[in-house]
Amino acid sequence: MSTCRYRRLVPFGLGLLALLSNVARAASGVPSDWGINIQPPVTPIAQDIMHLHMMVFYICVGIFVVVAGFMFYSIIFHRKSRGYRPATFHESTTVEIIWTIIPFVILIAMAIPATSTLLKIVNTRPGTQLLVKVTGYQWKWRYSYPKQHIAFFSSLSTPLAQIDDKAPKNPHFLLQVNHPLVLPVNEKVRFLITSNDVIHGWWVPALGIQDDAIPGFIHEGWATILKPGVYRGQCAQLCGAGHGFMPIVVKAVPQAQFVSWVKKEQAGEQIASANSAAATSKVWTKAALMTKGKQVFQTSCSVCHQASGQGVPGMFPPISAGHPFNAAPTLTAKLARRGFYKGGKIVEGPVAKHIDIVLNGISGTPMPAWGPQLSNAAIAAVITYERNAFGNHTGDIVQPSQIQAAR
Ligand code: HEC
Ligand SMILES: [Cu+2]
Repeated sequence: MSTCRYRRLVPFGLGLLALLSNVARAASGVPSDWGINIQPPVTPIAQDIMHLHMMVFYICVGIFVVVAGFMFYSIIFHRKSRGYRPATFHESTTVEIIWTIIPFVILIAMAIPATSTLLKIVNTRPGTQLLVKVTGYQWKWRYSYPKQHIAFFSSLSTPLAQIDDKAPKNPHFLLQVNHPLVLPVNEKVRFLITSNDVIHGWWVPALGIQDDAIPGFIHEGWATILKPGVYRGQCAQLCGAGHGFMPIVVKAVPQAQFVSWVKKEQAGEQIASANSAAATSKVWTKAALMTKGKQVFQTSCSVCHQASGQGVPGMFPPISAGHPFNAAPTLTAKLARRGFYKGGKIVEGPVAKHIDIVLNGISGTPMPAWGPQLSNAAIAAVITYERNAFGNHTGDIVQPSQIQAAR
């Protein structure tokens, strides 16, 4: 047995230290377990939300201290053994009126700033400089800047090895994307938020924005980011199997840097220019198609068909050889009727059908149309890859020109 009288306090001390170090880490933008407060705000709205949150918190602490104080005072000093008798609570109308009015005043005092913040949140128009459209997809985000003619998809970039616990997880595990949303600081950005399939939620805590993305509806939000930096968020509506795999990364940069980013995006990254005549007529080697195809498969297809190509029984068909799609007989019958399911897998069936599926998707199922999302080269590569990886040995090579012809 230890002789130290304060031994029992050691765990508390350690706990407090851990808590403080985590608070410090949360403030530096790195996610941490037990980070107890909301993220440091970087927009006027997020600052208002933080102030409201702290104000309500302090008022609640004050009320708790006063009420608990009275309670313990009464329990100790007005106890039965001292000869006190229970009150009937109808001795003083004045006291009753006072304890009704005080909470009423507190409620109003909290409602006034809360309402004014709400009004600010919905007031997107005055001073808006930049318009950004945000569209939720299963399971990624699409951002477009209508006036700048820029549009791109932003999908999870955390390596699969980390998700499968085969590699150490980095601090931004599941909070990284291949193509962040880049925004200028000190400029009012207006967001139009919607969805292409099911309900998603666009939530970036540091920006003070959480809006539902609902198919057929457009929600509005805005942000004037005051500090350059990288701000991370997540989908806030349970939207299916990949709900935890569609993070949001906002990169706020100084005005000049934003302008050069816009120029760069306009110059090359868009599908229209990626599908120029020169790019489409280029003939790729099989090795080059396979390398690119693997990369495309991992960023765009593996969320559903899995990195192993084995799919998910009954939900996402396997791409790999020798893995039957254990779907309900009705679904397999439906696939067979469509002719998309020859010999168990279209990736070993006719090339034209394969191209058709990847280009146009399969309507009424989660399989998206990749035509509007990927360049001819990317689609040719991923099809070549599917037909020659995962134990498939068709030997087929698909070139970008074949994709252009099928468009
Ligand atoms: C959101 C989930 C999802 C993503 C992402 C996805 N697929 Fe699919 N895919 C499906 C589903 C579901 C089906 C089966 C649909 C049906 O017929 O019911 C399917 C079917 C297919 C088929 C036909 C399989 C067969 O044998 O009939 C191919 C080929 C295919 N996907 C290729 C791709 C490629 C290539 C990508 C990436 C560029 C991709 N998929 C991304 C969900 C997805
Ligand atoms: Cu979602």
